Parts: sequence; C-alpha cells; structure tokens
Amino acid sequence: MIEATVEARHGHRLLVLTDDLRSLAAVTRGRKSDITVGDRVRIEELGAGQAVIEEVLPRRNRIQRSDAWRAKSLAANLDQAAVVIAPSPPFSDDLLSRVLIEARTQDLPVALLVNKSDLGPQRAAIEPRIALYRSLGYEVLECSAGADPEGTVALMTPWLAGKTTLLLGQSGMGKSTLVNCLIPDANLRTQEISIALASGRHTTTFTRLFQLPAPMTGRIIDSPGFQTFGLEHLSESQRLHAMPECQALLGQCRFHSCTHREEPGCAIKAAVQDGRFDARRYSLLLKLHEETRVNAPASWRR
Ligand SMILES: Nc1nc2c(ncn2[C@@H]2O[C@H](COP(=O)(O)OP(=O)(O)O)[C@@H](O)[C@H]2O)c(=O)[nH]1
Ligand SMILES: [Mg+2]
Repeated sequence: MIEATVEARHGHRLLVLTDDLRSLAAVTRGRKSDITVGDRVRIEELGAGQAVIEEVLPRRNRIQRSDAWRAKSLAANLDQAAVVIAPSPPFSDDLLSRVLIEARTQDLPVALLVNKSDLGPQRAAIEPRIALYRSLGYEVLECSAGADPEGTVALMTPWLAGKTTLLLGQSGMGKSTLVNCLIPDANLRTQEISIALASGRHTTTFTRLFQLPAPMTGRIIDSPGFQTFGLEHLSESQRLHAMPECQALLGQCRFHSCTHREEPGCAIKAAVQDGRFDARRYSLLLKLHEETRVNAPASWRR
C-alpha cells in the first residue's frame, strides 16, 4: 500500500494524487463519508489507473462551512488560505469575515487576495473596507490576474512555494482567472477530472487540488464560489476567540456569562461605543450568535 492525497471528490467517486504525481480514480472501501480534498489516504492500486482507499490518515486541520443541518468539509491538511475579493462585483464583508473566522479556529494563516486592482477608482472606493482587515492583522496581497498575469504569477509564486493553499471566494472575483494564470492547463485538467468523476456537472461545482507546475512548488486547492458560509458548527466561544479584536477583551466583562448584548459592564460593547471595535464587526458577532442559538443542535459542533 502507498499513500496519496485526495485531489477531487464527487459523491463516492474520488481522484487521488500519488506522491510521484500520478492521478488515480479511487473508491472507498466501506463508508468513509467525510473524506475530503487534501486528505491523506492509504491506497491499494488495482492497475489501469484505479485504486481503492483503505484508510484515511488523521488530518492536521479542516475547513468547513455549515447550515442548520450539517457541516460540509471544503478541504483538509492546509498550510494557508487566501480569500479572493475584488472591487467589482461587490464583495461581502459578512462572507469574508466568516471565512476568516473559520480559518482562525483551525490556526490556518489566511490572507486577503485583492484581485482586479487595475480597476482604479473602484479599487480606491473599497480601500477603507480593506484597511479594516489590515488593522486586524490580516495579510493583504494585491494583484490583477486578468490584466497582469505575469505580475500575478511573480507575486504569488513565492507566497505559494512549498505550501498547500486553499483558495476561497465569491464567484466573479477572478478565482478561475487566477488559477488559469498559475496553471496554464487548469481548464483541461478540470475537464479531465469532470470526466473521471463522471459528474456530468458544471466543472466549477467541485473542489479540486492542483500541483503547481515547475518551477513553482506547492499545491493549490480551488473551491467553488459560495453565497452562504454558515458557522453553526462552531461554538460561541470558538467564534469569539477567532475574532482578533476580541482577544484583549475576552474575560474583561463584569459578568462571566456576558452575552455581549445588553449586560452592564460589557467590555466588547464599551469598545464598540468608543470606536475600538468596528460596529459592523460587532453586528456580525451578534448575527452569528443569533443564527447558532436559533438553528444548531449543539451535538455536532466540534
Ligand atoms: N478588470 C479585471 N477583470 C478581471 C481580472 N481578473 C478577472 N477578471 C474578470 O472577472 C470576471 C470573473 O472572473 P472569473 O475568473 O470567472 O471569476 P470566478 O467566478 O471567481 O472564478 C471575468 O470576466 C474576468 O475576465 C482582473 O485582474 N481585472
Ligand atoms: Mg470560477
């Protein structure tokens, strides 16, 4: 048996990438329903490009999103993530913040990748919103994957080197354009993956891992654009700890059981009132608490 990495998955059909970079069609032995892209697996090769997954190895980390009913894994065993945003179409601070919170709960370094910086006036208009994330300590990278592919490759190559990076973002931000400028045969490869998984679905609806072509090193995992990003699998405490501006304030409220809503002596509300805590981020914090309180059975939270 040898080890491999899950490259893509559609239902019970998978593709795995061996360490010598052969892509094999694989099925699982037994029910391994939570297997996800980036998982390390032990496989038995059957010949003719086929394999059986015998075992899923323990994962270092995993990015998930959830709704009221279930959590869905996006990818595992990551070194870092980049959230792609752009001046146009409009990006959502709500979605961006949710991804940043999920990444932080997994101790995953995450950067904002601002694409389409060639859109001058529109880029200038979003600067105050980006400055907020910079002030919270997030790394901000900037590129124009469509307008300046060479510059984008030059910027991204050292940042991606030797690492497994998850790319996330709303649709329209330029994620496919970015992947295509880093990996010239990405479209072809995506078609091959679609055929191998016999998904018959639109090619961007599943997550896939790409080995970056030499002289680049590292891997990127491209994921479909999302319109919602539920965090109901996280506890209230996990979410608070994952918001950088909460760090210095946690434990400072008068009441140990403070819910940061109406209680007197709430350190977070005081920080909102004197401008140390951004009011939009405070609204998000309350919204996340509300969603979870209403929806989630605590049983499946990690
Ligand atoms: N102006 C500008 N447009 C871009 C840039 N990168 C991508 N686009 C355009 O943005 C649109 C969405 O890009 P796409 O890669 O499909 O976005 P995805 O949905 O995130 O995969 C396309 O029309 C691209 O041509 C860029 O750097 N500058
Ligand atoms: Mg796309």
